[in-house]
Amino acid sequence: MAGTRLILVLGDQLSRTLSSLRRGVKGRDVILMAEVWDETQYVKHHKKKIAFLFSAMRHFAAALEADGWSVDYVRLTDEGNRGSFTGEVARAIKRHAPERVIVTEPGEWRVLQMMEGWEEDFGVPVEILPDDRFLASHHEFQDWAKGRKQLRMEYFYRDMRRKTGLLMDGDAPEGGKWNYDAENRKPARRDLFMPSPKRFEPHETTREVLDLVADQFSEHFGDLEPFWFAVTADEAEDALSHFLEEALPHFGDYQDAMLKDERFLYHSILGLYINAGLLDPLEVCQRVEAEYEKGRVPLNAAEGFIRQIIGWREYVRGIYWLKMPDYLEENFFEAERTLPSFYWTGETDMACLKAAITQTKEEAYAHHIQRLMVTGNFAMLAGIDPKHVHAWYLIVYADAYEWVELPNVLGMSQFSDGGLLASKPYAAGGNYINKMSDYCGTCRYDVKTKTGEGACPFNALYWDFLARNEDKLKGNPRLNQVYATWARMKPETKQSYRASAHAFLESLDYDG
Ligand code: FAD
Ligand code: DLZ
Ligand code: SF4
Repeated sequence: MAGTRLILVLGDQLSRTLSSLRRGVKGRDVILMAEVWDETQYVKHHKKKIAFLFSAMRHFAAALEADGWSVDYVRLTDEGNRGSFTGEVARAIKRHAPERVIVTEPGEWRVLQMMEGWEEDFGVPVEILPDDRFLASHHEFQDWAKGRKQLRMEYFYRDMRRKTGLLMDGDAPEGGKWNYDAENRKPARRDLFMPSPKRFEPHETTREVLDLVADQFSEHFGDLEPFWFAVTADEAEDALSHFLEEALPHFGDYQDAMLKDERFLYHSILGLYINAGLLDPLEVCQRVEAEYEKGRVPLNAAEGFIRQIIGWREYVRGIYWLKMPDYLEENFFEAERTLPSFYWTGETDMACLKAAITQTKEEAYAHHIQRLMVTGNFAMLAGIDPKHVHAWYLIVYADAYEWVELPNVLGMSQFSDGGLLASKPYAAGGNYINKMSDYCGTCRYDVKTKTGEGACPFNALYWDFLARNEDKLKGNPRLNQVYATWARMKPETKQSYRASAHAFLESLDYDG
């Protein structure tokens, strides 16, 4: 019989169907899982994110053991824990003398770099398998991208629809259109029934982890409790069923809406479970399709949701692996400021930012439009260095891993790649936020006032951003109208926008 193999399973690989586990043989192989200090520190993750992952890892290890696997689980505070994947694999090789190490490729480029040195470091073969929980392999995405002048999610998404057969009617898209986004931009009304996400009581393992995190990571951003995330695949399934019944029917209509007292609206809050491996993305989409087929949800909701997963989620992963490591350095606007301190405290008079950041601190969650059009939009307009913006997003959200966070932040929200991912910057003044939310009604600033004391800061910042980046953006056909408006403004008006923006930016406290 062949000798033991060491199968390393990472914290975001908690899937029973993982490619490395499919290669294992019970009774012969050992599964290694390790809580390591370095992974908690390369950015100082939100407390809730660490608690979620450690508890989910411990539950996953226990489930594998109950299923007959031999699992070597290293806890953060175990004696001798060397604090890194490399150190823990080295120690495990000493304990088990495996004939080879098997691992499913990591989500992050940083970790792949680490792994690529292991064979030489350890003198043991190391097999890195593809992560086939994603629909498109790296090769498939590279082939798709090759020779295209512009990469656009929509065309990639259509290929993924054809590949999966999701919402297809033979060769044609269900209902005759590929994309129903035009129906998905309604502002929410407060009198609508608002579901809330499924919440789970922390059980024993989670309580132990919460104590550990309170003890070891008290300096990290965010509130640890109340903690209500699912930590097992069964619980995540419950959260999915709850979403399908309660929120999915309205997911499309109110996808871009924001309400002060409703943190979740009709969003799924499933991203953290999908990214950690507790839910399979294709199965989630198949469940959504089944709801549509049974007539329980409209097509715009089902299509909108499925597009986020087989379209955007796959597309940003493709871009990440296509462009790393250079992608980290992109800074199209040469933005240099550090982050305003209120990104960590939520203490600002701007009601929209206060709401988005306070909820981020408390929940390790904000929905897409808050991330894109409130915190992201502000950072781009204010000229914050994208490296700082990237670090902030990677820290604060429970669903954040670099492969998905970086393209969303650098590409989609900061336009730092100069238009590889998005066709124009998602820049907006106060009017957009006012249209899509109820934040402005309670804000100290007046959204209708353009400049000077008491004016909504987004208004002047918007024009200042366009003015200072005119050389870089003027050739973009999607901005022709905006620049035509700017050109028609009187010099005093232009001057007043720019002076207001500068005065406002000077008035803020910044990191460092
Ligand atoms: P829903 O709104 O219910 O959407 C359903 C699912 O679709 C999500 O769970 C997710 O799996 C997928 N999805 C939706 N939009 C995207 C997208 N743009 N890219 C990839 N997947 C998507 N998503 C992350 O998973 N991790 C991140 O670190 C992350 N950082 C972001 C940073 C910025 C600046 C922006 C603009 C977006 C970011 N997103 C990120 C994408 C999106 O905002 C989150 O996936 C979503 O808000 C998660 O909440 P949800 O599960 O309720 O999603
Ligand atoms: C995010 C994270 C954290 C905080 N801690 C661990 C850990 O202790 N052990 C582990 O295996 N994984 C952890 N992770 C997830 C990894 O950072 C993630 O697997 C890599 O970044 C690759 O995506
Ligand atoms: Fe935000 Fe401006 Fe509205 Fe205040 S007025 S909530 S700053 S958009």
